[in-house]
Amino acid sequence: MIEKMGELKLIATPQSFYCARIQWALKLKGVEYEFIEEDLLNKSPLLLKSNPAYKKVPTILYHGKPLAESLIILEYIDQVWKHYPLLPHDPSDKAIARSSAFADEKLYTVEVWEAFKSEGEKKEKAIKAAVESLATVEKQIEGKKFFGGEKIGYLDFVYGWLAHWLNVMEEVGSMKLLDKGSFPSLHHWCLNFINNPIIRKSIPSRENLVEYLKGSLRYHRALAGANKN
Ligand SMILES: N[C@@H](CCC(=O)N[C@@H](CS)C(=O)NCC(=O)O)C(=O)O
Repeated sequence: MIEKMGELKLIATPQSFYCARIQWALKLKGVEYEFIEEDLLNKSPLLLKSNPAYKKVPTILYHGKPLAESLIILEYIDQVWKHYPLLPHDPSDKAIARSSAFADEKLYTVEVWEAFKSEGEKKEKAIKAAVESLATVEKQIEGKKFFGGEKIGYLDFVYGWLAHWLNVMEEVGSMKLLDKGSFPSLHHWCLNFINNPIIRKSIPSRENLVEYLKGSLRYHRALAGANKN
């Protein structure tokens, strides 16, 4: 199914890895879309109307119909544009991939973000939890090129943040989670994934991400300071 420009719109920000997931899927499938850049500090009426519950990016509009949440959008894309399947066909493999994505939510949004933004004992505790979770991801990728086998697919998009964003978070947040020696298979996967030309094209530059994450860290630390008073 070839799309005319404008039938599929992606409301997104260039720095968000959740948004990169969607761009990777659309580009690998060769689906045309319009990228509408959102200002998260001054959200657009289009985003507020399209995703009234969470007001987050990515949100897509397909023939005017809105859909939010990156994992749900990925599955939807896979069902509408069936060539180059992203999720496994087998129900059990599909459920396993979905549950792995569920675990990734905890790893990224709870453990890694906590390690990134906090300090002292709280930071150390979060680093320990994140490293334990990473060990289970290391087991999943051992002996494989990509999470689903030989081709990039759903779980590679889910874990895509490990291949680019994490390294910048480690630098800005003064921490080390993905140590090459402890996680050789994951490290190898990161290189395989990020060196794919389609994936590489839809990632923010390191400099841009450093600035963005420094801003995020200032914001979170200021908020934590204000909450103490
Ligand atoms: N669970 C959501 C998370 C999306 C998300 O957190 N997006 C961030 C940008 S990275 C956002 O829109 N933040 C704006 C806000 O929280 O107000 C998904 O997978 O799409």
